[in-house]
Amino acid sequence: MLAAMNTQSAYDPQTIEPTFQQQWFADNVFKSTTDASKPKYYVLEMLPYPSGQLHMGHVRNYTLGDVLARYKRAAGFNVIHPMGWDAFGLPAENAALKRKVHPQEWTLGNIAEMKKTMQRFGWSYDWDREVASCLPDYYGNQQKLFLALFQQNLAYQKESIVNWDPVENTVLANEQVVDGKGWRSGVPVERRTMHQWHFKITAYAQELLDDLDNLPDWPHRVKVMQENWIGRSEGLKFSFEVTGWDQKLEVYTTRPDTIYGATFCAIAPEHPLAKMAAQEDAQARSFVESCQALGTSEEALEQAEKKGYPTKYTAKHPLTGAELPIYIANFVLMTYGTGAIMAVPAHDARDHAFATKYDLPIVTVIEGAEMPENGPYAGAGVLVNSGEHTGLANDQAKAQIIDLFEQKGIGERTVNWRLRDWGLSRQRYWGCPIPIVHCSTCGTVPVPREQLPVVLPTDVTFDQPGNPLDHHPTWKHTPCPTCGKEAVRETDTMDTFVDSSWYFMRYCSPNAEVPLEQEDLDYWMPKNGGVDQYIGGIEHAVLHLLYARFFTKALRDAGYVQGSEPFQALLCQGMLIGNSYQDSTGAYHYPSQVRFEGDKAFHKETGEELRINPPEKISKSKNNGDAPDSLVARYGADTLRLYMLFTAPPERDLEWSEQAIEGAWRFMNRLWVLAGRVTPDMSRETVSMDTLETRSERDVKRKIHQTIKKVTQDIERFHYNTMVAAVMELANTMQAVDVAETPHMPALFYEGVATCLRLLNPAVPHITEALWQQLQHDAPLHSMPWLSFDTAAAQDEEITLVVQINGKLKEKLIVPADISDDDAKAQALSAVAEWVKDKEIKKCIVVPKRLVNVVAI
Ligand code: ANZ
Ligand code: ZN
Repeated sequence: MLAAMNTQSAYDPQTIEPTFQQQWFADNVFKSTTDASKPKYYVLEMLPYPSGQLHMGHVRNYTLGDVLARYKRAAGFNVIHPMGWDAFGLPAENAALKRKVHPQEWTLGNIAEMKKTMQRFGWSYDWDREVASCLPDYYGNQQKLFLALFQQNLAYQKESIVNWDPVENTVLANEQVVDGKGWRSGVPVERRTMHQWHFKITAYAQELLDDLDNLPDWPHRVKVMQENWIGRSEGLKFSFEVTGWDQKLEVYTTRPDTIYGATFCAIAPEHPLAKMAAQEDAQARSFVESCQALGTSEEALEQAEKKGYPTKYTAKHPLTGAELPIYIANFVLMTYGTGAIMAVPAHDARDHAFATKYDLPIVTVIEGAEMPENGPYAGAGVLVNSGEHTGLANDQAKAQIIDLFEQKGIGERTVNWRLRDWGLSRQRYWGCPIPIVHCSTCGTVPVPREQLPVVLPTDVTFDQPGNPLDHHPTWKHTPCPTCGKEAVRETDTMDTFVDSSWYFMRYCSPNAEVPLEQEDLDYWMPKNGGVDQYIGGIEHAVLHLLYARFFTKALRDAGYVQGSEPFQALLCQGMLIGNSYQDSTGAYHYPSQVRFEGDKAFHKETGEELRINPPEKISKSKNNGDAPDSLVARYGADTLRLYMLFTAPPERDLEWSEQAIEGAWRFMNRLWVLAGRVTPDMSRETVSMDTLETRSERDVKRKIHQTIKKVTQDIERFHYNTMVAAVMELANTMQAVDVAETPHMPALFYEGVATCLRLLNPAVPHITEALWQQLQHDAPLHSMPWLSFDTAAAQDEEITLVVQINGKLKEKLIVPADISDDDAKAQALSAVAEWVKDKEIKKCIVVPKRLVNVVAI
């Protein structure tokens, strides 16, 4: 057996990696069970959509999580590290249309494919906890949760605006509206009001805002984005009298201090007054219709040119009595505030653009220090042209004007939220059915628990527009659960964001009959700490993370969970970016097909010089990064894992580089060769620092322990790139060791190599496991505890002491690390004796182990 050891073959990840993966899988080594006697750690990465192929963004995301999971396991935690599938959604229906396969078949096929790739990367998931949101077991439990929220009045129906495709006769998702037109019909979409299900997320607006303060381990920018999305604002709501209308025009403003500068009013196209104008005036009607072509997305409104139409109505300014024209305007939203505004062009950008376009008066009422030449001034300042309020500072004026309106009884202080209730209805087949029956006698009736899950029918057709559930011949017809009469099922399905709002809780008890098992949840996601570390893309900074936070709070109030916040710490990894390479026809070529010469790029086969485009997000359409499957076949998983970890800190963008992958590959090979130098006769005893006799022995020992210390600190703070760099340095040190130099060197060499393997195991688990076995260890490396370092051994033997005269650097001395302050002073003084020989030494300041400053005049 000993003889086997040095007959080392070349590094071959394609045999090593699958061998260990199968072994881990067979032995179920990453299984986690609820065990209150052990401290737990919950590592979670955002679950993927099963599109069919994993991309390198996933690989980065899951590798980051895997390093943490493996490290925490070694550090003694009971680690839960689950994976699942966000498996409902539109692409499956599109695939069904295009390829005539059933969405379920397409989705499950993709899951199987992607799971294979995932396993090929060696990520340490507990696959027993796998969930897929499209399976009745998952969505049936989600229906129970929906009904719990329905009972709490947190799920309700109301009219809301949707994108309507007049040719397809169907509702479109925002992403199906391209430039204001239906993605398939190509005709302008209309905005329609329809009865839709909503979750009352606004009931939690204040709590969602306040609790951001309890999340110190979330990126600041994510919290700011959530704060802006929730958008709390304080202002004044008041009414204008309208000439020619029997009702009042109520507006909301956050800037009552600018009220004297209001020169017109603007109303949303859906505003009752606009509807009235449209009835009386054909031009108004066609303007309102043109606004409806804009679609419902806020970006669309934001980007569209500001347009308006003057009605015949005017509003009477409550303080000056002036008659202000009332415009119907495309930039005013019916769903915010009151759907009507007082417009102040001198101080608001949108109002300014509008006034310029329609030649309306612009009256400055606030003067500040840095006024722009022409254009609106949004800053602070002093009121001018403002009647009795002229001369006040604007924040003072704001409070006084609100008070005045309240005293007069014509307005009130109001808090407004940008956050809207969450519209969750989708007129789609491939989603979780909303478990409701509509009965003409009993109204809206929840499906009784014992009739859940409401299962999606499988015999559906996609050959006509609209919701297949709606035109299924039988599915929606069902007796009313209450009175037994003929009734119809709700045919809307749930937004897929609902599916991802609780999956992390379901992982804790993935097979339970009930949605959530209290005991498991209390252990893995206790009251004051949910998922310990969540990792995912910044693109989910708002919707997914906000919805998950809302769902947690709502389920808490429905009695399902204890905690209020799902994710204790959040890491948003950077994007993968890369140059793209184009030939003269404009076609893009993969980096692996490119040969580089200096800063030029050529196609490997045709030899054609290729245009190099600047780095941008890696995408299929640009071929600016290879797919994980092909890379893993070329380099193996460990090399790719190392490349991703080493090339950039996790939060930063990672630039695609074949050279860096090659660099990682070379390091793997060096590590392989280095470990091959360990021979059976080398002592496995750990030699302590004080028994070491030579300086070079102590240097090696110190490097080993300093590396353990640094890697441990780095890994805890996600400094994975410097962690890898530190082990590479140690490997370099070990490479330079001459084992014949001193009697202790072989043992130290062994310790150094073993340390490299143990410290790198979370990053590159296969090669380290193989080499560990080769060093003849019985227990597998993944079962070994994390190394601790010897504080004394990690201490520097020598340090650099800076010597200053009057604060200016004069000398740097190499001194023993344990030097006393007196010795430091004495050495410093003798080192600068020449410079101070004609001066009087006033003082000598010692910063222990760092610096001596001699004050001399
Ligand atoms: C006058 C004014 C003057 C305004 C000024 C702003 C600046 P936030 O902060 O997001 O709450 N507004 C109110 N309702 C609106 C609607 N339905 N559609 C479009 N705009 C609306 O924004 C509140 C401000 O946005 C309000 O204050 C109003 O314009 C506008 F120098 O009133 B302001
Ligand atoms: Zn009934």
